[in-house]
Amino acid sequence: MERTYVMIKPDGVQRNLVGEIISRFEKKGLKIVALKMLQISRELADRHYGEHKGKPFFEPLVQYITSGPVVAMVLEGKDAVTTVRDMMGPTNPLKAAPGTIRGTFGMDIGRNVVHGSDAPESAAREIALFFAPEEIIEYNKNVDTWLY
Ligand code: RTP
Ligand code: MG
Repeated sequence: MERTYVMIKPDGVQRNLVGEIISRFEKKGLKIVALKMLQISRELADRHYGEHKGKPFFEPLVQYITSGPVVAMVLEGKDAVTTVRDMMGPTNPLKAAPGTIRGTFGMDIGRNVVHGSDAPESAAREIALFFAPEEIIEYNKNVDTWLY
């Protein structure tokens, strides 16, 4: 089973979308194996978005992601990385299909509500960046047998 790192960004928290977004992933069949709220420091933002350092949107991006609390989680399921990315829609909410999270709830590329790892390798890196191993819970759900 694959794991991915998902984060409801500060605008999602401020706009009361936490329950709605988690609910979508839960209903899809993804399993929550870690979950917490945190305030991202400048240093953590630098590390999380390191690949974008030097780009024109980097500074506003760090300002945005550190501007208020986020809700961080690890989701587990078949093809979890791609599944979450498909459910989120593309980076620019105006280009995202209406049924996707960004397409439903977003209006601006700089306020796009949610983050999901873009590959299994970045998922592993981001999970380790945001969660200690003991914060990730392995457990069985009876519903799993009705999903797969
Ligand atoms: P994320 O990492 O936040 O899940 O978003 P993503 O993979 O869909 O997009 P990415 O290319 O990784 O960009 C990270 C975040 O930077 C902001 N951004 N602004 N041209 C722009 O103004 C621009 N491009 C990217 C977005 O907030 C994006 O989520
Ligand atoms: Mg990205």
